[in-house]
Amino acid sequence: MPATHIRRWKSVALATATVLVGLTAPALTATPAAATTTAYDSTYYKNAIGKTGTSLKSSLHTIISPQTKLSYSAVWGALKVTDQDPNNSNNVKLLYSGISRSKSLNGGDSGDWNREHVWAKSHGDFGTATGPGTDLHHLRPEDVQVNSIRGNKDFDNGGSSFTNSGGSLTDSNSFEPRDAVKGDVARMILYMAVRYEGDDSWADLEPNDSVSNGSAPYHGRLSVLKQWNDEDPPDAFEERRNQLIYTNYQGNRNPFIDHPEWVEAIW
Ligand SMILES: [Ca+2]
Ligand SMILES: [Ca+2]
Repeated sequence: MPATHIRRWKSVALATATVLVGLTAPALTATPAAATTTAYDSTYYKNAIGKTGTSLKSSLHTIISPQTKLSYSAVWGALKVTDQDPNNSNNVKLLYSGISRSKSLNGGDSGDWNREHVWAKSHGDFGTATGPGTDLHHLRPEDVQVNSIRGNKDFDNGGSSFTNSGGSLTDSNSFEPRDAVKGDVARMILYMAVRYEGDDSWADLEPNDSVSNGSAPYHGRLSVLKQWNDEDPPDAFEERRNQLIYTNYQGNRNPFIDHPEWVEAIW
């Protein structure tokens, strides 16, 4: 059986186990991400397999750092491919709002979609120069006004709905994505933490448990991101996206989409 099939089977088994636990445990705690096997374990991830903690983080940093870097203008075209709505090839699927919107409505006006930096640009001051600010692994299409509402807030549970929220919530100091993308957001943030370690011209990006990071090169809230990684395992959309970035654009992968259990292994 191909490794990807084994992994899918394990995901189904995990989902079933979670449901069964839910029947008897009213205060359901998400089951920690199950260990996975991928087609890349004997090649791309060869030097990381079997490691944990700082040793795993360091190994993954070395593995994912070599990459092709896009210009900020090239990001538009890439997002039209990586974030295509599976049900409508003319559209992209917007991250927090879940809206399907025409690919041609990319821009800065009301009703357009633009380029959301999930690791907020100000948290490390990397802007949109070629580098962290153009890394497709954390860039997603979003409604212009929803992007503005998210702003540079840290991620945490809680808050109120807003226009086009799609189930996402916000309060004065944090943002909670809709359930279907909570894990995606966690894995994007933690990719950035491993990819950017301060050994190039960019800040060392790291997660912490604060919701008031402002312009410091940190992103919160780690305890909640770990929970979201468990609650919302990678699905076909997220896996397709990772694969396209690897094969068509950057040549590097988000290890936490391939191995969600590595989140707990490091943090
Ligand atoms: Ca998801
Ligand atoms: Ca880092």
